[in-house]
Amino acid sequence: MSFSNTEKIENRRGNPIMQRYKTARLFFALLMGLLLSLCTPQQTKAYPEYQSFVEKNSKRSINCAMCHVNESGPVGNGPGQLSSLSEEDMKQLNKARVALEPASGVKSPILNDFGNKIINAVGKRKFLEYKSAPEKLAPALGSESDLDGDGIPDAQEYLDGTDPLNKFHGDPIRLFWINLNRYKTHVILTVLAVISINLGLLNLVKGISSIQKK
Ligand SMILES: [Ca+2]
Repeated sequence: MSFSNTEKIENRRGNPIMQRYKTARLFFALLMGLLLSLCTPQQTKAYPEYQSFVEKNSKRSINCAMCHVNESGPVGNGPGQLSSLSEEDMKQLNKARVALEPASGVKSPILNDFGNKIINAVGKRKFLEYKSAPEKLAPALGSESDLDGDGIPDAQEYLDGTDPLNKFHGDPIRLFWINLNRYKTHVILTVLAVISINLGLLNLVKGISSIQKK
């Protein structure tokens, strides 16, 4: 089989039909990408800086559930996610989004109690500022709030990477000392009771022994 000069040149440059096919395929891919980006729901800004800081600081793995209703974050159609919000929820969400100052009293439907605590304690403006220095969030939260009542302040649980809404989830050593201090009266009484019982049994044994010797 032999090729004409024109065919040889076309083969070197590439088949014009194949070139048009490749161009059309590229155009189609770009068009599909554009359509997909337009169809995807507007993403709520995520703040991975905080999650990265907590994981690095605590050496614990955490997910979005530390601050969000849904452990997968705000995007999706599950509970506490954007696509499942009612009209009233959207109103609350929009109020929370512009709550720049503290003590706004907002309750975002995509945030859990700790997430809303943060927005109400420091305001959205400071929260966004702290993205570049997430360690500043802890002192800004203060040490008084303890949402789950386990004795460990929310701010410390943030630093420890533990769940500030679960009283059974906290740093084990902190929980041990807090509970020891909380129930110290019970512990002392229990120890005294055990000592008394042992002394009573000891005296009883001695008494029995002395009777037997007689
Ligand atoms: Ca706590």
